[in-house]
Amino acid sequence: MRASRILRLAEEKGTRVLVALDFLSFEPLRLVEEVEEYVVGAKVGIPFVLRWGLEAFAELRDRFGDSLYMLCDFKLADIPEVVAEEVRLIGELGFDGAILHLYPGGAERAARVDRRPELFGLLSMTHAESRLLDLHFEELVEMARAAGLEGCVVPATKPHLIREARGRLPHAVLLSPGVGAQGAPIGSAVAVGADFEIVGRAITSSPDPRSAARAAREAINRQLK
Ligand code: NUP
Repeated sequence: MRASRILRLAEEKGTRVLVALDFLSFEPLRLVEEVEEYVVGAKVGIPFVLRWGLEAFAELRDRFGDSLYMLCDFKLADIPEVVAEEVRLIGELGFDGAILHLYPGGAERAARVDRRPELFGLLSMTHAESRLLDLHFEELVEMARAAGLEGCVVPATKPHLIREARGRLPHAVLLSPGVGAQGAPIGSAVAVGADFEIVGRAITSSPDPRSAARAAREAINRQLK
Protein backbone atom coordinates (compact mmCIF):
# COMPACT_ATOMS: atom_id res chain seq x y z
CA MET A 1 0.00 0.00 0.00
CA ARG A 2 1.42 3.44 -0.92
CA ALA A 3 1.26 6.19 1.70
CA SER A 4 -1.06 8.62 0.00
CA ARG A 5 -0.98 11.95 1.81
CA ILE A 6 2.78 12.44 1.74
CA LEU A 7 2.90 11.70 -2.00
CA ARG A 8 0.03 14.07 -2.71
CA LEU A 9 1.64 16.87 -0.67
CA ALA A 10 4.98 16.25 -2.41
CA GLU A 11 3.32 16.68 -5.80
CA GLU A 12 1.48 19.83 -4.72
CA LYS A 13 4.49 21.48 -3.05
CA GLY A 14 7.25 20.18 -5.33
CA THR A 15 9.48 19.03 -2.52
CA ARG A 16 10.84 15.74 -1.17
CA VAL A 17 12.36 17.16 2.04
CA LEU A 18 11.13 16.01 5.46
CA VAL A 19 12.60 18.21 8.16
CA ALA A 20 13.69 16.45 11.39
CA LEU A 21 13.01 18.64 14.43
CA ASP A 22 15.66 17.49 16.93
CA PHE A 23 18.16 20.33 17.25
CA LEU A 24 16.50 23.68 16.66
CA SER A 25 18.18 27.03 16.15
CA PHE A 26 14.80 28.74 16.87
CA GLU A 27 11.73 27.73 18.82
CA PRO A 28 9.58 25.19 16.92
CA LEU A 29 6.76 27.36 15.52
CA ARG A 30 9.20 29.97 14.27
CA LEU A 31 11.52 27.40 12.70
CA VAL A 32 8.72 25.52 10.95
CA GLU A 33 7.23 28.77 9.72
CA GLU A 34 10.61 29.58 8.11
CA VAL A 35 10.89 26.26 6.26
CA GLU A 36 7.23 25.32 5.66
CA GLU A 37 7.21 26.35 1.99
CA TYR A 38 10.18 24.09 1.14
CA VAL A 39 9.41 20.90 3.07
CA VAL A 40 6.73 18.25 2.65
CA GLY A 41 6.59 17.37 6.32
CA ALA A 42 8.07 17.55 9.78
CA LYS A 43 9.50 14.66 11.80
CA VAL A 44 8.97 14.85 15.55
CA GLY A 45 11.04 12.53 17.72
CA ILE A 46 11.75 11.95 21.39
CA PRO A 47 14.17 14.94 21.73
CA PHE A 48 11.40 17.28 20.52
CA VAL A 49 8.84 15.93 22.99
CA LEU A 50 11.27 15.92 25.94
CA ARG A 51 12.43 19.45 25.22
CA TRP A 52 9.23 21.17 24.05
CA GLY A 53 6.43 18.88 25.21
CA LEU A 54 3.45 17.40 23.42
CA GLU A 55 1.75 20.80 23.65
CA ALA A 56 4.35 22.12 21.22
CA PHE A 57 3.51 19.30 18.81
CA ALA A 58 -0.21 20.16 19.17
CA GLU A 59 0.59 23.77 18.25
CA LEU A 60 2.52 22.63 15.17
CA ARG A 61 -0.30 20.29 14.16
CA ASP A 62 -2.95 22.99 14.57
CA ARG A 63 -0.94 25.54 12.65
CA PHE A 64 0.69 23.43 9.91
CA GLY A 65 -1.31 20.19 9.83
CA ASP A 66 -2.92 21.07 6.49
CA SER A 67 0.30 21.86 4.66
CA LEU A 68 2.77 19.44 6.28
CA TYR A 69 2.89 15.68 6.75
CA MET A 70 3.39 15.05 10.48
CA LEU A 71 5.70 12.10 11.08
CA CYS A 72 6.25 10.63 14.54
CA ASP A 73 9.71 9.11 15.07
CA PHE A 74 9.67 7.34 18.42
CA LYS A 75 11.13 4.17 16.80
CA LEU A 76 8.53 2.02 18.51
CA ALA A 77 9.83 -1.30 19.83
CA ASP A 78 7.81 -3.16 22.45
CA ILE A 79 5.56 -6.14 22.86
CA PRO A 80 2.93 -6.25 20.11
CA GLU A 81 0.00 -5.12 22.32
CA VAL A 82 1.93 -2.09 23.55
CA VAL A 83 3.15 -1.13 20.07
CA ALA A 84 -0.45 -1.34 18.86
CA GLU A 85 -1.59 0.98 21.67
CA GLU A 86 1.29 3.40 20.92
CA VAL A 87 0.29 3.47 17.25
CA ARG A 88 -3.35 4.12 18.15
CA LEU A 89 -2.42 7.00 20.48
CA ILE A 90 0.00 8.51 17.94
CA GLY A 91 -2.85 8.54 15.42
CA GLU A 92 -5.19 10.16 17.93
CA LEU A 93 -2.63 12.93 18.51
CA GLY A 94 -2.90 13.82 14.83
CA PHE A 95 0.25 12.34 13.33
CA ASP A 96 -0.03 11.14 9.72
CA GLY A 97 2.75 8.58 10.02
CA ALA A 98 4.91 6.75 12.56
CA ILE A 99 8.29 5.02 12.42
CA LEU A 100 8.63 1.66 14.16
CA HIS A 101 11.27 -1.02 14.63
CA LEU A 102 10.53 -4.23 12.79
CA TYR A 103 10.55 -6.49 15.82
CA PRO A 104 8.76 -9.77 15.18
CA GLY A 105 5.09 -9.52 16.09
CA GLY A 106 4.94 -5.76 16.52
CA ALA A 107 4.67 -4.66 12.90
CA GLU A 108 1.92 -7.15 12.03
CA ARG A 109 -0.05 -6.23 15.14
CA ALA A 110 0.43 -2.47 14.63
CA ALA A 111 -0.71 -2.75 11.01
CA ARG A 112 -4.06 -4.14 12.18
CA VAL A 113 -4.88 -1.11 14.37
CA ASP A 114 -8.11 0.59 13.23
CA ARG A 115 -7.76 4.09 11.73
CA ARG A 116 -4.03 4.08 12.35
CA PRO A 117 -1.36 6.43 11.02
CA GLU A 118 0.75 5.22 8.09
CA LEU A 119 3.60 3.03 9.26
CA PHE A 120 7.27 3.09 8.28
CA GLY A 121 9.52 0.19 9.31
CA LEU A 122 13.18 0.80 10.08
CA LEU A 123 15.21 -1.47 7.78
CA SER A 124 18.67 -0.27 8.78
CA MET A 125 20.22 2.69 10.56
CA THR A 126 22.53 5.37 9.30
CA HIS A 127 25.39 4.97 11.78
CA ALA A 128 28.24 2.58 11.00
CA GLU A 129 27.81 0.63 14.25
CA SER A 130 24.32 -0.47 13.21
CA ARG A 131 25.51 -3.88 11.99
CA LEU A 132 22.98 -6.14 13.71
CA LEU A 133 20.06 -4.75 11.73
CA ASP A 134 22.05 -5.01 8.50
CA LEU A 135 22.75 -8.70 9.12
CA HIS A 136 18.99 -9.24 9.05
CA PHE A 137 18.17 -6.80 6.26
CA GLU A 138 16.37 -9.32 4.04
CA GLU A 139 14.22 -10.61 6.90
CA LEU A 140 13.30 -7.05 7.90
CA VAL A 141 12.29 -6.24 4.32
CA GLU A 142 10.13 -9.35 4.27
CA MET A 143 8.54 -8.40 7.60
CA ALA A 144 7.63 -4.93 6.30
CA ARG A 145 6.21 -6.45 3.12
CA ALA A 146 4.20 -9.14 4.90
CA ALA A 147 2.75 -6.64 7.39
CA GLY A 148 1.65 -4.37 4.51
CA LEU A 149 3.40 -1.29 5.88
CA GLU A 150 3.13 1.84 3.74
CA GLY A 151 6.85 2.46 3.79
CA CYS A 152 10.31 1.99 5.26
CA VAL A 153 13.28 4.00 6.51
CA VAL A 154 16.57 3.30 4.70
CA PRO A 155 19.93 5.01 5.30
CA ALA A 156 21.42 7.47 2.84
CA THR A 157 24.81 6.43 4.25
CA LYS A 158 24.28 2.91 2.81
CA PRO A 159 23.03 3.51 -0.74
CA HIS A 160 23.28 -0.17 -1.69
CA LEU A 161 20.55 -0.87 0.88
CA ILE A 162 18.32 1.82 -0.64
CA ARG A 163 18.71 0.18 -4.06
CA GLU A 164 17.94 -3.22 -2.61
CA ALA A 165 14.89 -1.98 -0.68
CA ARG A 166 13.62 -0.19 -3.82
CA GLY A 167 13.93 -3.39 -5.85
CA ARG A 168 12.25 -5.59 -3.26
CA LEU A 169 9.53 -3.15 -2.18
CA PRO A 170 8.58 -1.36 -5.39
CA HIS A 171 5.38 0.13 -3.90
CA ALA A 172 6.75 1.21 -0.50
CA VAL A 173 7.45 4.84 0.31
CA LEU A 174 11.14 5.00 1.23
CA LEU A 175 12.27 7.71 3.65
CA SER A 176 16.00 8.26 3.91
CA PRO A 177 17.91 10.01 6.71
CA GLY A 178 21.69 10.44 6.83
CA VAL A 179 22.16 13.32 4.38
CA GLY A 180 23.85 16.54 5.44
CA ALA A 181 25.13 16.30 9.02
CA GLN A 182 25.79 12.56 8.81
CA GLY A 183 27.80 12.85 5.63
CA ALA A 184 25.76 11.62 2.66
CA PRO A 185 25.25 14.36 0.06
CA ILE A 186 21.76 15.87 -0.04
CA GLY A 187 20.04 14.39 -3.09
CA SER A 188 22.09 11.18 -3.04
CA ALA A 189 19.31 9.04 -1.53
CA VAL A 190 16.60 9.95 -4.05
CA ALA A 191 19.20 9.40 -6.79
CA VAL A 192 19.27 5.69 -5.86
CA GLY A 193 15.57 5.15 -5.25
CA ALA A 194 14.42 6.84 -2.02
CA ASP A 195 11.20 8.85 -2.23
CA PHE A 196 12.01 11.38 0.50
CA GLU A 197 15.11 12.62 2.32
CA ILE A 198 14.92 13.34 6.04
CA VAL A 199 17.06 16.42 6.71
CA GLY A 200 17.71 17.53 10.27
CA ARG A 201 20.68 19.59 11.39
CA ALA A 202 21.64 20.79 7.89
CA ILE A 203 18.43 22.83 8.12
CA THR A 204 17.52 23.11 11.80
CA SER A 205 20.97 24.07 13.14
CA SER A 206 21.53 26.60 10.39
CA PRO A 207 21.37 30.30 11.29
CA ASP A 208 19.28 30.61 8.08
CA PRO A 209 17.01 27.55 8.04
CA ARG A 210 14.86 28.97 5.26
CA SER A 211 17.76 29.16 2.79
CA ALA A 212 19.04 25.77 3.94
CA ALA A 213 15.62 24.18 3.35
CA ARG A 214 15.35 25.80 -0.07
CA ALA A 215 18.84 24.55 -0.98
CA ALA A 216 17.95 21.01 0.19
CA ARG A 217 14.79 21.01 -1.89
CA GLU A 218 16.71 22.15 -4.96
CA ALA A 219 19.52 19.61 -4.49
CA ILE A 220 16.96 16.80 -4.29
CA ASN A 221 14.81 18.05 -7.17
CA ARG A 222 17.89 18.24 -9.42
CA GLN A 223 18.32 14.49 -8.90
CA LEU A 224 14.71 13.80 -9.83
CA LYS A 225 14.91 15.47 -13.25
O1 NUP B 1 18.84 5.33 10.84
C1 NUP B 1 18.35 6.40 11.16
N1 NUP B 1 19.13 7.50 11.23
C2 NUP B 1 18.64 8.73 11.56
O2 NUP B 1 19.42 9.69 11.61
C3 NUP B 1 16.97 6.54 11.43
C4 NUP B 1 16.45 7.79 11.75
N2 NUP B 1 15.13 7.92 11.97
N3 NUP B 1 17.30 8.87 11.82
C5 NUP B 1 16.72 10.19 12.18
O3 NUP B 1 16.92 11.09 11.11
C6 NUP B 1 17.36 10.80 13.42
O4 NUP B 1 16.62 10.44 14.56
C7 NUP B 1 17.25 12.30 13.12
O5 NUP B 1 15.99 12.78 13.54
C8 NUP B 1 17.27 12.39 11.59
C9 NUP B 1 18.60 12.79 11.01
O6 NUP B 1 18.97 14.04 11.45
P1 NUP B 1 20.30 14.81 10.93
O7 NUP B 1 21.42 13.84 11.04
O8 NUP B 1 20.01 15.19 9.49
O9 NUP B 1 20.40 15.98 11.84
